Amino acid sequence: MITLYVFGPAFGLPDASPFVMKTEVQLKTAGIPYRKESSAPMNGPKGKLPYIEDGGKLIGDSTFIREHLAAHHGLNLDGGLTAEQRAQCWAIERMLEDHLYWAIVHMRWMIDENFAKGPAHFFDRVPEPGREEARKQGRDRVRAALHAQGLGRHSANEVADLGGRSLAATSTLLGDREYVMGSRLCSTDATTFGMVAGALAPLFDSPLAGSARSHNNLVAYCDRMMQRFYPEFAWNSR
Ligand SMILES: N[C@@H](CCC(=O)N[C@@H](CS)C(=O)NCC(=O)O)C(=O)O
Repeated sequence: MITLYVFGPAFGLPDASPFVMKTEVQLKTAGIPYRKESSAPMNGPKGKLPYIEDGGKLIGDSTFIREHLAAHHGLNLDGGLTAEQRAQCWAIERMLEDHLYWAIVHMRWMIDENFAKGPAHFFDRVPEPGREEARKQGRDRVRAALHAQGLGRHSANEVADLGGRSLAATSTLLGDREYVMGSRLCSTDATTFGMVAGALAPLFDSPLAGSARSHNNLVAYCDRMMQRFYPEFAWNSR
């Protein structure tokens, strides 16, 4: 059976990582049996979560995991889509994973109050007296990643402005549809759900979270998806 390596619930979400939620939604939609195990990014083949283990093989990165599930486990969420729709799906996924995601990381790690009540707790199990230093080093690594990506060079308001544009675009594309591409769930819904939920994470307050909460269709979409995929989870989007 496939093992999906995850962070676990955090920040009022079923998992701290939108990429883990994306992968789990795909496994659930396709009815592929799996079990979950907590892990740390450094254990994965790409140094990130999620990764899976399947028949002794480790696969890292949610997109390569999706490919593996398609090749070996019959995952086919995009079967009914046209070539143009598939191209749109890829463009939406890249916007969310390579742009909005980093605005979410900024919200969680770079706004002092959010860091203190959120990611700072990732280091709670580091023994004293090194805990504060581990927190500082962890935060510095994320700051450097944000700087290299580019969003980290902007003020918090500018990051929220840019991230808010990706949320607004997603809201416009979704419109009043049930799913991103219409009445049938496709693989991009897994990404969209994970990322919109990440922006709506109840624990955090920021202009970016405010922007996410201002799009009623995104909130309702996330509520529906949460009910479908994590009915046991106490989700509170507002
Ligand atoms: N492209 C990867 C991104 C995964 C990713 O960014 N995971 C984050 C958590 S949301 C991570 O493990 N970060 C740890 C690190 O960068 O050290 C995917 O699609 O799986």
